[in-house]
Amino acid sequence: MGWFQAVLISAVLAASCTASNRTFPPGFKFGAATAAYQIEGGWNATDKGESIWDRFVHDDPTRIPNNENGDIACDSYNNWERDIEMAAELGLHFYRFSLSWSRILPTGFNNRISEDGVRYYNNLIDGLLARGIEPFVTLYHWDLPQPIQDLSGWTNPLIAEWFAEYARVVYTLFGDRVKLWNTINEPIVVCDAVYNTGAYAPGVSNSEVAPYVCNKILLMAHAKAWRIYDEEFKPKYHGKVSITNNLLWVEPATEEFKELAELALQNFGGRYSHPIYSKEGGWPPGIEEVMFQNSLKRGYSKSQFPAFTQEEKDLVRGTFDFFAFNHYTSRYIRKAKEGETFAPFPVGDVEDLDGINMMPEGSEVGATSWSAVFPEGMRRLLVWLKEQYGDIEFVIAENGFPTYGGLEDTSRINYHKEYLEQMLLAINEDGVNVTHYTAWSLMDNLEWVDGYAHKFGLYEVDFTDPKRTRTPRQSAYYYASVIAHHSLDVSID
Ligand code: GBH
Repeated sequence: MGWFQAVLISAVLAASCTASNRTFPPGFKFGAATAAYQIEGGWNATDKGESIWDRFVHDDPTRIPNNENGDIACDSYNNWERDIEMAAELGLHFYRFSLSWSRILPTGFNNRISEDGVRYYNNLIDGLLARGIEPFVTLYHWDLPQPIQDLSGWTNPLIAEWFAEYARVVYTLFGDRVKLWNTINEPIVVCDAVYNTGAYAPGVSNSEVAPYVCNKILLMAHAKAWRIYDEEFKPKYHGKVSITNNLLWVEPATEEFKELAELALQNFGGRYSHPIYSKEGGWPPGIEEVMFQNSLKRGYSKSQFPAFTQEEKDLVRGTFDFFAFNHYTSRYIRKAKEGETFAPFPVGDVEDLDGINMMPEGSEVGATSWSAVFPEGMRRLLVWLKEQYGDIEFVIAENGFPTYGGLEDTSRINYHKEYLEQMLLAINEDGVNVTHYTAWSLMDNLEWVDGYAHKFGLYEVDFTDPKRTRTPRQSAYYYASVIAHHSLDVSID
């Protein structure tokens, strides 16, 4: 027995053993997540192609504090065996990671498949399965091949076809062993955050047209990739494919802003969910009209928000096997006052709705300024989703809390505990069918433009050590005992 197991077992023994509504449903699964650019490093190993994040950080190294970048990151390109070992120490049922498109297809297209890229992911997948851990694979977590960006990336309608071809390559390579797939992580970041700010790769800023064009094209790309799996691979491999939205819960600041809060939920989540999950398909209620009025106000002769043809609507509608989402935090919303300016951030900024988002009062905020703790948001969001899209399967694909470091991370333990409590209430009291919970993140990693100072890891990573040594935090022991006990009735003192 390793020392990790020894600590864990004493933790489980210390736990009270009464079955209660703090116990998770039988078969409920726990995992942890990472993403390729945030952990892998090996940015130019062998024949790997350049991604938009490689270009973005090398073009202007000051884009991330202290000239940090993902060139080496956690060096998971070399440390993948340790990553698997950590997943096993935690007792994870599944590990969610993403594939680097340009590690597999150096040109971005299917004319050349990298042997080294395929070997890397085969090792990871086989190693996980050997330890009884299911791989949950994301095809795209923000690191577009640069050659595709050179052709306008997510604003070129042809990308739907190119993404679908990449998906087919990947299903062919790994589909015999990977049964849980996710096409695209957080479309709202890929389209809205990127183009509204220009602060993320590829560094293009265009807030009035690009986010909406990208929104529709990305949905088409997802739909094509889902349909390829459904038609060509599902009959033999029986896996499931979905997309992962980032969902913020929004409360009205006062009763008079109830409709505004509902519209904000439709704008934030509905624009990437309604076309896929609703019975009728297409854009969510109210949004097309708001966007049309905004376009006129901004001087355009017609709406810059693209319509769906009936055929496109039908192509996108129903392209899911479960509803996956990442959830971290909540906001209160009110109408903007005359002449009030809007915060530049993308996702929280609801300028299109003439709304102002406010942090929940009295909430603890972690290392990252947006990370207000509001656990009730988890339950309310799950209830809202079930009301909107029906009694379908929900998968929480990310949930986590940023600290500045240190192994004693009580705030992270409390965060997971309180969010899991709210998730359990949604399951037990509101009958929401949640089947998976994923902690972000397995380990500290490159927190995009925030660099390495904001730490989300259950494991600490020493970025000054060439070996990138990983050490479990208190939260790792806590999470491991929750998993081992299948209950929240655990203590780890
Ligand atoms: C996820 O992104 C990512 O999938 C992951 O790569 C990342 O490391 C992790 O979470 C932690 O950040 O508009 O002010 O209300 C989350 C990106 C940040 C987008 C918070 C939505 C809401 C902030 N999200 N943001 S605000």
